[in-house]
Amino acid sequence: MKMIIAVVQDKDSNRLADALVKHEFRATKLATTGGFLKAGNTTFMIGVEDQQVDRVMEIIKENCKSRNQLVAPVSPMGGNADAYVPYPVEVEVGGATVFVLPIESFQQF
Ligand code: 2BA
Repeated sequence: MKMIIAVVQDKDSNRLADALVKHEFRATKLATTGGFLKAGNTTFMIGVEDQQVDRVMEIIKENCKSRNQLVAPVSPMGGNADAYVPYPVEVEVGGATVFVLPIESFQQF
């Protein structure tokens, strides 16, 4: 068994949740915050049998797309003014960042 942990953009989270339910996969959605942008994103925990991992990856790919996002300039207050970038910078936020972990034990009571 594997635990798939997928960090996706909030804009894609409902579509992905619906697709997982439609294909009878069970998932838990967590409201999370990206460490770099400090903006909300959504993390899915999806427990599946080993042979189902590829199908879940396909569903994630089909429902999550990458987008460009502007990062607002951060005030140099007390920091190094040489490193201060006074204009917004665009970064590409991926459709999904996915980790696949082995599960040692799975029990439900
Ligand atoms: P954030 O940390 O808010 O990062 C958003 C996007 O900013 C990233 O998109 C990347 O394009 C850029 N970025 C992140 N750190 C950067 C840095 N040190 N310098 C320059 N640009 C940087 P993604 O790579 O697609 O990541 C989207 C979200 O997935 C991340 O949001 C974070 O919540 C999660 N994530 C990505 N890699 C991770 C990892 N190795 N471990 C845990 N979470 C991760």
